[in-house]
Amino acid sequence: MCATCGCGSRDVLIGGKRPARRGGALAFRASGSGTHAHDSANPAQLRIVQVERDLLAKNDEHAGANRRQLAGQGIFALNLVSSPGSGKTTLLVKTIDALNGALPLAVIEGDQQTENDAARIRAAGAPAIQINTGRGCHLDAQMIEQAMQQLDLREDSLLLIENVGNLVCPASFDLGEAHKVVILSVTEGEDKPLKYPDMFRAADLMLLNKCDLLPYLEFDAGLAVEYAHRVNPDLQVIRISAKSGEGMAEWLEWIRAGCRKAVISKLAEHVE
Ligand SMILES: Nc1nc2c(ncn2[C@@H]2O[C@H](COP(=O)(O)OP(=O)(O)OP(=O)(O)O)[C@@H](O)[C@H]2O)c(=O)[nH]1
Ligand SMILES: [Mg+2]
Repeated sequence: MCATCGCGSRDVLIGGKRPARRGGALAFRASGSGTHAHDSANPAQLRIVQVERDLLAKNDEHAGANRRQLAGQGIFALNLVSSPGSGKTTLLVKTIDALNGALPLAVIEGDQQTENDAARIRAAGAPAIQINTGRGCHLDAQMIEQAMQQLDLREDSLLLIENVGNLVCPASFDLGEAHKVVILSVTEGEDKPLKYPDMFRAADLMLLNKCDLLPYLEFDAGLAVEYAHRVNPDLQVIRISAKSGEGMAEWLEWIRAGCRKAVISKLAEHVE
């Protein structure tokens, strides 16, 4: 479980501050749900599985609360997940530039260490808060709850969450987002959806990034998409390049449509 990869770390910082309360560190999903197998009848192993189940149930409670808060405020929240260096922050910066203030937005950045990504987002003109997970390799819903309190989110806005670069653990943790968006860059190899299926199954949209590099690589974009659809036939795909701007219009329209839906749902709730 997380003890083997450093999840469950208590050295978390949210906006540079230690969180006020953490009701136990969060861990991986239980064996039954796919990420790690703990099938042994060994009592110690069974205890670990039970602890993992409890922790994930606790995460789901916080995620539910986040989702209710976001829905009540008409906020469209996205959880960007990928391996390190796929281009998440670059894409966010380009998205902020392209929206040019037309849509109120805020960003939550997740990394084990450094404020680098939050600084890049602030330099692009958007409010951002950095979560440092220490040895932890994913964001959890309680971290997001606390970060949202510090961010002072605007009604009918967009919340972009950049998860820690990791194609495994963030798949198991619901943060209360509307969608997970998985970014796969063309330098990573076509087979990532087959090797890390949980992540591609958990996502609703895949951004195939760095497409400007395709002429220089032996990367079969069609095959990557085929593999992604093999694990998740409903996965939407946008081929994009944060560098050249290819696919940005489609991505921005996807965001705008989601924001419109969030506002309409909020209004419908108020009428009922
Ligand atoms: N050619 C090309 N390079 C890109 C593109 N998007 C990002 N990059 C480069 O990829 C590298 C990593 O980009 P980041 O935006 O920091 O990636 P990230 O996913 O945020 O990385 P972590 O937060 O560390 O996981 C940088 O050198 C970017 O300039 C793209 O569309 N095309
Ligand atoms: Mg980043």
